[in-house]
Amino acid sequence: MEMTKTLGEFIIDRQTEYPNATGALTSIFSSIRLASKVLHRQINKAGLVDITGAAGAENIQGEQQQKLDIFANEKFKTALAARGVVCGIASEEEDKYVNFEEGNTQEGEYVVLMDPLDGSSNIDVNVSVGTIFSIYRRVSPLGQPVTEADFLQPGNKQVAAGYVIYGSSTMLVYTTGNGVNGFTLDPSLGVFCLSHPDMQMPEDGKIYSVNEGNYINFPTGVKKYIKYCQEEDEATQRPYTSRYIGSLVSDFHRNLIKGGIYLYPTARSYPKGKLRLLYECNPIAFLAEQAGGKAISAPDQPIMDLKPSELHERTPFFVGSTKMVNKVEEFLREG
Ligand code: P6P
Repeated sequence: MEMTKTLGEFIIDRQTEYPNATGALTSIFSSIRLASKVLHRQINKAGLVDITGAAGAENIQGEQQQKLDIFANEKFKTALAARGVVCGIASEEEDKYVNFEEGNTQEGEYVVLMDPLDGSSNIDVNVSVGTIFSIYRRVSPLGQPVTEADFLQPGNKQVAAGYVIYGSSTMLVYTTGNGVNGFTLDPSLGVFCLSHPDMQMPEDGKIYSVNEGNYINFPTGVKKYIKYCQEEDEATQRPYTSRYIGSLVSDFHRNLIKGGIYLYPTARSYPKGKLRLLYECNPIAFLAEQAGGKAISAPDQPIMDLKPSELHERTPFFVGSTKMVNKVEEFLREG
């Protein structure tokens, strides 16, 4: 069987697409690649070593930090700091943004925002989890410490974004604004191989992903949309199928391939929505739009146009096949 292109080869081949390519993005992806392989190894034996279960600490979200959360955060932070092209990071697991001071990282042109291990509560029950990352050029002057403004940029300023899904296989899916490509890790070789070139999200779909346990407190428009999904209508292939893994990366990845919509509206426990704008919604929205899909927080409010005001802010999130997002948008407008 002909060897497919590796992630490294693919990035070098596509270097010319990056504005004034300096090799910096190649270097960042090399860091992400390395850290994700280390995490792949730990996740795949999590049940065997004392690395699952809560670490006893809580993160800024007030959520029990799983040992792998902390492990993942440290691995990505270390790998990104080592290359001198990233000057700082923001992470779900860090209360504040982190300024990299090692070596000449102050000359780094990029900042990375990440959810190092999204869906980590699923680790102990052997359900897929993911890493989500979002890359921006810094806006503060080179040679100075990073500022909050470097991280509070709208999603439409992203230079690149992607996720790693640690599932039945480990995949890295990313975009630099020229389409979406997926790479599958071959553990025997330790390389990511191009397995899903030019990923396109089907324009329509028959899968909806939402935590229906929150139904009673959903906005009226969302309730109407869920009922719409459940009604019989042969012409529009309804009722749709309900699929909810409880891991954003896994639910989104399935919908990216098969078509579908993921919804996390406001809910009783999350009056502003649960998902974080900067390191969950923006990167997933960038991928969705690059694959031909759509992502909004409210009617006529594309996720990537939102101007963030704080690092860990949350937003309602509707993302997936364009026709399905358009439909929920109609119901949200009606109220
Ligand atoms: P709920 C995981 O904590 C996460 O951020 C997403 O990965 C996932 O889609 C969502 O929250 C699940 O939230 O409230 O349905 O358990």
